[in-house]
Amino acid sequence: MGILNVTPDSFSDGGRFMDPQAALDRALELEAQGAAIIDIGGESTRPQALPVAEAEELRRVMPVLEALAGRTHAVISIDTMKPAVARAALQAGAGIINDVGASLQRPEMWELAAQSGAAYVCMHMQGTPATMQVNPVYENVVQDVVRFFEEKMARLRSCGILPEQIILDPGIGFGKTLDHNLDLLGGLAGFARFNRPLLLGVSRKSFLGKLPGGRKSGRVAAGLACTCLAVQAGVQLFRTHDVAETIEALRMTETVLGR
Ligand code: 9MG
Repeated sequence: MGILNVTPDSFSDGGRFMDPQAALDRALELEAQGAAIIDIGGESTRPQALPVAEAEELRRVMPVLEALAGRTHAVISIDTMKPAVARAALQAGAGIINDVGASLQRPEMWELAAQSGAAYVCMHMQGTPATMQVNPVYENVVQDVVRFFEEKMARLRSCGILPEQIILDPGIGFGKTLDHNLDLLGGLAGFARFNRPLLLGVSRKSFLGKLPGGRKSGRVAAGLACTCLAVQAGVQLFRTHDVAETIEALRMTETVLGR
């Protein structure tokens, strides 16, 4: 899953793809590098990011979605917490709702997923992007996320979403300290019990540079290490800015694992 942020303030590529033509070119580039999914977002979810008005989010993403229609074989994913944005994106051809706000009470979003039959990414987040990194606390982060998936899967089922539509994501960096992220990465195999595809998003996130001696420039390599470990734990979907590098790392990991 290649990342396309149509935002002025995302931590890694903020401001680069605000122009619809630049965004379209980037989407096609991600596909050419091998992305099977393009995840398009118009609201930054980095820590401390403030919410964006619905009209502004639509203004950012819709021209890109409309320009991409019929020009890509990749599945389009809409990265949004807003039902109205998800609805418009589905009408423009998106096939996945990437809802980082699955922890929030948004029955309208779940009803939309149920009615449309779109795939639904159910991501764990403690708090909201504006406040989530203030003081995240868990009893046991892996067990707490397992419980979240159990409860949320039941809630999604009750809204009419089929299990086959659901993709689970532990939400690395969303209301988590470095230790929480490391515990989750070490415990990914524990999420296999849900029998649903797992999605992992670590790409260029700040925790990757926080080990002793870590550097910002080392984040891509550190993220690829997480990716290789995650494949062994059964993760199937990787949300990344670095599609070509991720595919190379996956190809080698899968080849060795397959021998
Ligand atoms: C939008 N976004 C940023 N990070 C993410 C992650 O880890 N997972 C998902 N599903 N979306 C993310």
